[in-house]
Amino acid sequence: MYRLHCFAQSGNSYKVALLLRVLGQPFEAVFVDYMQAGATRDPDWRENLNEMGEAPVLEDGTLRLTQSGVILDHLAQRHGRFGGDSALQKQEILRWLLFDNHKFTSYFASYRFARSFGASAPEPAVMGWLAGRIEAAYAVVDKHLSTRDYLVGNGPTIADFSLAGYVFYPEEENGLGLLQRHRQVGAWAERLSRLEGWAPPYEVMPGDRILPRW
Ligand SMILES: N[C@@H](CCC(=O)N[C@@H](CS)C(=O)NCC(=O)O)C(=O)O
Repeated sequence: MYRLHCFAQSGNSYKVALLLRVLGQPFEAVFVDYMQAGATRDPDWRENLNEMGEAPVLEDGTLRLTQSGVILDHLAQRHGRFGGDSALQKQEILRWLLFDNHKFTSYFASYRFARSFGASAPEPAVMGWLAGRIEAAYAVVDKHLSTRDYLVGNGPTIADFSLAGYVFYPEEENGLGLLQRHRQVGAWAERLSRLEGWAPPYEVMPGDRILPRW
């Protein structure tokens, strides 16, 4: 059985947990205590699980994989679903995975973490800058989705699972109203939530819910 090292607040882990669920693949969720104990900073954790100090980590037998994009690609290949129908589609999926990791997920994840879970009050200038970057990334995706239901091709692919990492967390954790204002992104999220196996992040990964702090 797959073992997914993850924690409830980790949208990057949710990308993988959601794909596994939609693939109908059971997995053992191994709790990473990042929020209380900073487990990923532990030298032993890095030595044994991920030198980059990040969740998710997926164990598939003796194989240990990190980086959600790599894990999504591995699962798509292994199960022959959601990986694109042609070489061109695979390239297109890679393009969106890179955009997601650089911009769509990463600015948002940083903003949400600082606003809801940071140790000290967020710095307004930093938050303002991040909010601008988030708006720009959402606008790109919103425009792309105005002529199609999914990011690549005619059905969901791992590109959708990647960009969906954070869109199903409670809105109060970011307060930006993104899915209401970027209506195509909102409609796309709604479509994804109807996939068989879908469930929201706090129901599929271990760890206590932490209410927004700031
Ligand atoms: N690009 C990585 C990002 C992973 C990532 O940032 N994971 C977060 C949790 S969502 C983490 O473990 N952060 C620990 C840290 O940055 O110290 C991926 O897609 O897997």
